[in-house]
Order: sequence, then structure tokens, then C-alpha cells
Amino acid sequence: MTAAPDYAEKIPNNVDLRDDRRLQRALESWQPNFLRWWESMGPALPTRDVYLRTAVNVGRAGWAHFAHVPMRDYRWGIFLAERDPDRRIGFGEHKGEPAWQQVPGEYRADLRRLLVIQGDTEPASVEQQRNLGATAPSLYDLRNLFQVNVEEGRHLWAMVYLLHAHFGREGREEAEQLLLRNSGSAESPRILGAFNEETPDWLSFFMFTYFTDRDGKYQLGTLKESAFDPLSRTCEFMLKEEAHHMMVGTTGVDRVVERTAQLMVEHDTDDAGPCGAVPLAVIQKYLNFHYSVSLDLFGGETSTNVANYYTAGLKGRWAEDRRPDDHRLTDDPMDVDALVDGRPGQIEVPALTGLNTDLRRQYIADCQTGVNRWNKILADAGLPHRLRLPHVAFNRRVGAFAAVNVSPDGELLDDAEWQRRRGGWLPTEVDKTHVRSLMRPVHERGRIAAWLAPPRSGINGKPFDYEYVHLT
Ligand code: BYC
Ligand code: FE
Ligand code: FE
Repeated sequence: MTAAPDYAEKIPNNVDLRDDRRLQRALESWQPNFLRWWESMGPALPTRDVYLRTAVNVGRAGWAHFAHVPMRDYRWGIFLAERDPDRRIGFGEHKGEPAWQQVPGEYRADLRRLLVIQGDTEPASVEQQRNLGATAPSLYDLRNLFQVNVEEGRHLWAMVYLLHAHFGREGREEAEQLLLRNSGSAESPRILGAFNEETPDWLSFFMFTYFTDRDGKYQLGTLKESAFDPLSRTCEFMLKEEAHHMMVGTTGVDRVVERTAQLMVEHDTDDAGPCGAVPLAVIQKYLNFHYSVSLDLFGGETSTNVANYYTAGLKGRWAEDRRPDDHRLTDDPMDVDALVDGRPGQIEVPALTGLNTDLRRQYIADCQTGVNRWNKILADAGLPHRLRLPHVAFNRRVGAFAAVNVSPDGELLDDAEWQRRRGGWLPTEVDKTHVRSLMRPVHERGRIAAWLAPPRSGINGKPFDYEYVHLT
């Protein structure tokens, strides 16, 4: 049994930090830098307190508690899911051996790289969302934004803990760097493309939490399979929090679509823009953008990196234990998306090098469930319009399709035609300006912006008109 964390400690944790003075001191010296980063790069809107969920334990019964807390007093703790002392490695060349409690020397560099990439995305998203508070459509949404922000902050702590505890001086240096790179910075940007894009409005925020946080869910799902047990346990716990981020994205887009559909019916028009909502065509363009930049986050269609990670036992597949194969894949083939004679098609490759494609496909199937939901909202409103996911090769910057221009239907285009038609598929300055014009803050209890439907239920059993945030 893991002991309940002691909230009197500077860093709440269930990793017996007090027994490791060196590690405790390292984290305590990183903490002020984290807090400085949070003050300068975290949520910009001043608040007195926010109704937040704080992770306090890992057991089945009650892993979190809810209370109004001043954000600067939020306790970013370190929590690993409970240890299974009998856990064995589930895949790769070490399959069947006991899971590792320490990092094997030969895998140090690869594991550090995975932790750094994962850790880099967490504060990046907080930076991207920094200014959204000023235009929140309701106190309920404002609270959800801040909840996501503090938890992404905690996910940074989760990676920094592993770097400090297992990677010595190099790990401490990487932990410093995680606070020095910044989203969109020209000199030292965040590592992955999607995390250098802007999140300037709430439609972008909902699309980001739907599509980009969902990449997080799938990547964490593969790292949860890791032979390195502390990483596995960390990711398992992070996934609990991620469920809320998924909810914010899914129901956020639901509510945008619902409001738009309502106004389309009411005014008998295809363009809800003049009625003060986001036109369905613009929702589709935002979807196209966030989906395609998120597809890039899965890396190349074929990758020797991912083959090495799998063989070594560092990174598994989504739902590894439910796969009906030998979990080694040394002789298996698989079809991956590729350019065939210059057009989108498929080729057969060794399964190990196709694992980014495997994970991307799991993700795509999950994304489709959201689109189905949103289409049901349109159908229930009596509208014939439908949303859809664009072709996998559309607007890609990473992997096999980075070199070509492909329409949402999968049609190959030359540069001139792409330039001529891209404004019909991706948000234009006019679209963005319209969306921004809708982003007038609604900070009064129980009220909501005109472009968005209210949620079906509140947070933790509270009503929509609860005082989720006290502004200063
Ligand atoms: N942008 O061999 P390849 C989350 C680089 S999100 C820029 O195909 P690999 C969250 C790649 O690094 C989850 N560069 O890649 C969400 C490589 O560089 P080097 C984050 C990219 O390694 C919302 C080169 O291209 N976690 O948690 O098989 C809010 C060749 O690529 C990109 C992880 O990603 C890109 N999009 O796969 C908050 C898990 N893609 O080595 C949080 C850890 C690739 O030539 N990361 N490159 O210098 C990984 O597992 C893998 O590194 C990747 C890439 C899946 C990212
Ligand atoms: Fe996260
Ligand atoms: Fe998240």
C-alpha cells in the first residue's frame, strides 16, 4: 500500500520523497523556477480562487478532492499509480522479464528523449492557452480551462520527477530546459509542431482538447505499457486526469455545433455567422486544421525510432495486452500509408517500423466517434449538413505526405491549386477574425456566450450556475 500523501509537505507525493533527501532538494530547487514560469507563462487572467480538482491519492476510492483554491496555492504533486510487484514486460525482446525499477544503461538516452518530448508538450499547452481566460464564454468554461492548465502543469511535474529521480545531472538539465523553451518562440520553440501553434480563441481550445489532448491520451497509453515501471505507473495516473481533458474537448465541440445548428434552423440559413454563431463551414475548417496538425504528432508513417522503442520495451502499442499476436512482431508485415507513384496509397513494411501508423490509426478511429456525435446533433436538429475528418494526407507536415498537397478528399494537387483552394479548407484570416469577434467574455455567474450552448451538467454535481471562479 502506498501511503496517503502529506499535504503539509512542499511537494505532495506518494513516492516517499522525504526518504530521499537528494531528490527532494533537487525538486525543491526546481520548484521556484516552475512557479516563476507559471506566473509569467501560465493563466494571465487574475483570479481570487477557482473550484479545482486536486489529485491527492491513487487508490480506487477518492483520488482527488474539489475545493475553491487560489491558483498560486495549487499543489502540483507527484503521483504514481500503485505498484504491481509482479508486473512483467509485455512486449519486445524482454517480454516476460520483470519490469524495470531502474533505467538500464543502454536505454538511458532513448528513455530520456521520450520523457523530454512528453514533458515538453505539457507546459507548451499551458503557454498556448495563457490568454483564453480573458474571453471565457462562462465561469463553467473558465474553470475547466484552469483545471486543464493546472493538470498539464502537474504532468510536467510528473516528467520532471522521473528526470530528477533516474537521470542524474543530465535529467536535471533537461528539467531546466523544459521551462526555457516556449510555445511559438523563434529562438527556442517547443519540440513538436502542434505545440507551437496558437490557441487564440475558444473554438481552437475545444478543438485542441479534442484532437491534440487525444494524441496525449494515445501516447500516454503506449508509455503506460513501458518496461520502465515508474514511467508506466506515472502515465497510468496521468490518464485519469486526461479523461477530463477529453470531456472538455468533446462536449465543447458538441456545444458549439448544437448552438450553430439551433440558429441555422431558427433563421433557416446555412450561414449562422450573421446570427452571432460560428458557421458550420468554419467549424469544419478548424476541425481540418487541428486534426491534421495532430496527425503529425504521431511521427513518420515508418520509423526506425519506434521500432527500436518497441523492441527495447520502452514504448508499446495502444491496448498491447489485447493484441492477438506474439507481442514481438519480428517477422510480421503491415500495410502503412505511403506515397505510391507520387499519390497517397499504401505499402507493406515490417510491422515494427509501422508502429507510428498503427497508433495513428487507433487515434483516427477514436476521432471519428466525436464526428459521429456531432453529426447526430446536426441530424437531431433536422439538418442535412455533416462534418467529417479530412483525408489522412491532408495538410501534413511530418511523414510520407509532407512533400505533397492533398485535398480533404485525398486528391493530389499542384502548388498553385493548393494555394488557390486552401482557404476553403483551412481557417482564413476572415474566419479567424469572425471567430475572435464572438469571443466576448461572459464572466457573470450562470450566464453564457451567445455562440455556445450550455453544458448538460456541471462539475462534481454542481449546477451550471455555480460560482466556479471568483475573479479579483
Ligand atoms: N513535430 O522517426 P520519426 C500530450 C521528429 S501530446 C516536430 O517518425 P518518432 C499533450 C522526430 O522527433 C503527447 N518534429 O519520429 C497534448 C524525429 O526527430 P529526430 C506527447 C517531429 O520518434 C495536449 C524525426 O522527426 N508525447 O501529451 O518515431 C496537451 C523523425 O521522426 C514531429 C509524445 O509524443 C512533429 N510533430 O515519433 C498537453 C510521446 N514528429 O530524432 C499534452 C513521446 C516527429 O530525427 N514521443 N518529429 O531528431 C514519441 O513517442 C515520438 O518521439 C514521436 C515521434 C511520436 C513524437
Ligand atoms: Fe497532459
Ligand atoms: Fe491533457
